Amino acid sequence: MGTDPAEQAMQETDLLILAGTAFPYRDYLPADVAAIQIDTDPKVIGKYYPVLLGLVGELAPTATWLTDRLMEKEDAFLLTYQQKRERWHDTLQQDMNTETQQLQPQHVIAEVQRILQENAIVSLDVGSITLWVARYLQLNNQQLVLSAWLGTMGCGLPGAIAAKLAYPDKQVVAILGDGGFSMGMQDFVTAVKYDLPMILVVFNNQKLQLIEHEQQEMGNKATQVDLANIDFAVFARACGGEGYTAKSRDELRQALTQAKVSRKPVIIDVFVEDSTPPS
Ligand SMILES: Cc1ncc(C[n+]2csc(CCOP(=O)(O)OP(=O)(O)O)c2C)c(N)n1
Ligand SMILES: [Mg+2]
Repeated sequence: MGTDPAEQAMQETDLLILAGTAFPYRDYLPADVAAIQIDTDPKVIGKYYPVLLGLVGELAPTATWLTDRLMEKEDAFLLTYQQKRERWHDTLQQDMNTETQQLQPQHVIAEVQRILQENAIVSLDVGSITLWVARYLQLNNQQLVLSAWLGTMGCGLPGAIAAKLAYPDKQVVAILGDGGFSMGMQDFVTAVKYDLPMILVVFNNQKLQLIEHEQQEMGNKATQVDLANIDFAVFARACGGEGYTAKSRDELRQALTQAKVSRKPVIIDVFVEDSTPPS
């Protein structure tokens, strides 16, 4: 989910600072460097990584306490990685702008980005979409709702309904896989019944793409990952909402433009060419 420069920086750093984190992916941390961990809970100090210094306290005052004791140092490391990060973002931007005949996941994210309001709430489901959003969606003041720890498929629609009930004045957009959405899609009618305008963007790839990818990465044949093709646009209308189908970037742009001003819950059924997660 992270960026290439972040991964490289992790491998090349000579000091790791763990701040209020329970980051479990040990492989992505450097093999053996000096580490400082800051946390309010003393029990987790050293739990994920052997630390040279453990600091128990709230992050802001503790980090200030720490930086007050350090001297500023000229170092090429920061500059190098800031430049790498900039180049990384340029590459992502190019991916999003490159036109192809059929829609690719990064194009869908780029189009959603165009209509996203400054204070919108984005509700994200679990699947390859999670990785696409993590990589390509640039959040500024927007809030992201997701099932971070449990990775619970089907959380996207209830997340969107909860967001709209809690913040009726904010734009709510959900990004969903067809598998996750179809686990609880009947609740779309709840959004219609309670007059909760929202935009649901469903990546229709007729499969559990993330699982297929995981099976193939382990050298196995893909099994039990195919899904039936549900016409989500027709379903939306059957429930009393608005529904659109998008198979090209133009169709998607038009659908999103209409959805943006709609006063009803909207589903956009988007056919993506290949949603194999980014490596
Ligand atoms: C409730 C639940 N069941 C199973 C899983 C395992 N799982 C993670 S992603 C995924 C597939 C998601 O498919 P879809 O929603 O179509 O998204 P795609 O990967 O195709 O973009 C599955 C089965 C899970 N995370 N949560
Ligand atoms: Mg899918």
